[in-house]
Amino acid sequence: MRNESLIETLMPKVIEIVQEVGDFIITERRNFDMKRVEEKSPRNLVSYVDKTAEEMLIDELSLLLPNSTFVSEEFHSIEILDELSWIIDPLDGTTNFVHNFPLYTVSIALAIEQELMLGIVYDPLHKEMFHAIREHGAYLNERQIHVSKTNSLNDSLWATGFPYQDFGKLKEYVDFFYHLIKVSHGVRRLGSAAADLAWTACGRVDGFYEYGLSPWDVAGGVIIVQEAGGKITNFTGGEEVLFSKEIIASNNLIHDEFLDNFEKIYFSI
Ligand code: 2AM
Ligand code: CA
Repeated sequence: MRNESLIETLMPKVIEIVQEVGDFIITERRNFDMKRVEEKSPRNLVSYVDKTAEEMLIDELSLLLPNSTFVSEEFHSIEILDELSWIIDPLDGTTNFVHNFPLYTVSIALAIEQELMLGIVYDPLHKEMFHAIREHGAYLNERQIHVSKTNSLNDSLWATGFPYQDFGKLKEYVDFFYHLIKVSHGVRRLGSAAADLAWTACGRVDGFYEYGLSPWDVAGGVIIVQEAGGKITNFTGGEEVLFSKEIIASNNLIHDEFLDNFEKIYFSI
């Protein structure tokens, strides 16, 4: 198949580009100056590192695939996917980065004819490169990864993020959070949605849910979770997650049980 060989040829080159951007991010963190952070709003910290890393990705990925377009936060935010679209987040976990909380990632996905075909989530501090090609499995560096085998909500560990702009569903969200911590092993808050997804893919957590996210926060991680054997839906169990601003990722085994619990509380108010 033409697309398949194209992607297999692309993957090592994209990994190299992402590594370069990761090195840049680490160097910049060493020299990081709080005064150079632009505060768009008190909760929306955007650093010059984001912007430069994004320029690096766009320049280099455009050279790899000259007819491709970009979906990303800073420069090219669009709501549709073209025939060849990169969906990129040069620095996911900006708030972690700014505070030197050591977890932030570079997230890249390639959609061909609107289908996610390649995904990368790179944690440059820990040198963890999560990557997946559609129907070729998911990997952490050289090792193939799989979601966990936990088969009940009672035994499960979750990751989430808290809403930061859209507080419309905050009460429902917190009510569900209150419920989940009582019926599971607990809930973690990592601060990078791409890492939450990558960590679901390799079984460090059994699932992840959040709302208010954008396509670039989740695209790379979505295909990695799917290729690791996990399941991804929106809050009503539907498949659209890139533009729906809602996501539930799990090891598949506990997805329905989570959704049952979630729907009863989140949609009951
Ligand atoms: P970001 O670091 O690229 O902004 C944390 O729950 C997740 O939400 C991160 O993936 C983070 O991505 C995303 N997010 C998007 N906008 C945010 C904001 N204004 N404040 C905090 N997190 C934000
Ligand atoms: Ca992000």
